[in-house]
Amino acid sequence: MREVTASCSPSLALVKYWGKLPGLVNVASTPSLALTLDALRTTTVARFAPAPDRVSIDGVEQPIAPFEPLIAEFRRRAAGADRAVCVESSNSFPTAAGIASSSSGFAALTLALDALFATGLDRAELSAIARIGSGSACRAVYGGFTVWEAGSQAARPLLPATHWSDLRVLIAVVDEGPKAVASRAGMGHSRDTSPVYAAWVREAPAIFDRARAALESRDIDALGTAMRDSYLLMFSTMFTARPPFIYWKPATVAVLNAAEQLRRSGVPAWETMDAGPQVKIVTTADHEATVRDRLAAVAPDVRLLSSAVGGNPVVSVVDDRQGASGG
Ligand code: 2P0
Repeated sequence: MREVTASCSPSLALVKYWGKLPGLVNVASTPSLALTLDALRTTTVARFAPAPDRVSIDGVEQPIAPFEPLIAEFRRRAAGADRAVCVESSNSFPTAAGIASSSSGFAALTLALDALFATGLDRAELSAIARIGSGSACRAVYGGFTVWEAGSQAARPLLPATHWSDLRVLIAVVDEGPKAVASRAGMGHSRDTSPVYAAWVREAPAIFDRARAALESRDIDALGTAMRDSYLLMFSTMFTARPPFIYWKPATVAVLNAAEQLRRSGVPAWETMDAGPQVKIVTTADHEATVRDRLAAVAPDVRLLSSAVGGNPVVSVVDDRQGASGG
């Protein structure tokens, strides 16, 4: 009896994926640039079990439908393997709250099933399969810094975490609960109804190019400016959707204002946000304490998580009577 454990970290987009090309499964309309958050982890244990397929997250049994296309893909690739799977996944951080749990979750599920079915696919193929589960998951099968081009089936690694080892991300957890509008529904609604969506798709490649150049030269202010252009244009498609949907809470705005004040005093503190009220602030290790102190002062009830870039996936396989092998 084989038991597989895979762990992946969430992918935080510096330049956002928000909107899909029509008629395809989770293929982005815009290029995204991301880092993998080392301190946060999804750990997924998978084994073969009697039918039906079962998936739990943090001990709660999930409806199986969102997972079946991905599981079916592995059954198809592992010729003759029609066995059911039992998957238990847990997150070290709030689930479905806009901290990219679907990216690490579907990435870890993909790597776990690859090991369980012994499909032995290469990482680019696994990225494309993870994308079937959730678009952002195609980036989370890699650690470090990643790129997912518009129209592409898979993401690719861009730079290792060591490229910018003193970069830090502070995550201000404004609201721990699940978000009111799921990303998938939200991005579809933006595309279908917002008059700003076309501008978002038009502008995104130039923002991506600026962010990528700034990342390569480790220019945090140029990167931060591009990040800000990306997330605010993305949110503009939500604010102008018909009807609009607004994830922001009062504490969100307090944290955004604090970041702006920090920058005015010469501290690099560049925020980004995803589909939820949380704010992620990119800074450097030598400024982390200053940013932390300011956020604690303006938003004392907001929990802060901190992470470096990293998050290389880890896979281990235990076969009965054969011990463990790492991967
Ligand atoms: C991102 N987000 O680039 C963007 C920024 C949220 C805002 O990818 O429908 O869960 O499963 O492909 O990946 C969240 O959307 O959506 C996301 P699906 P996903 O990280």
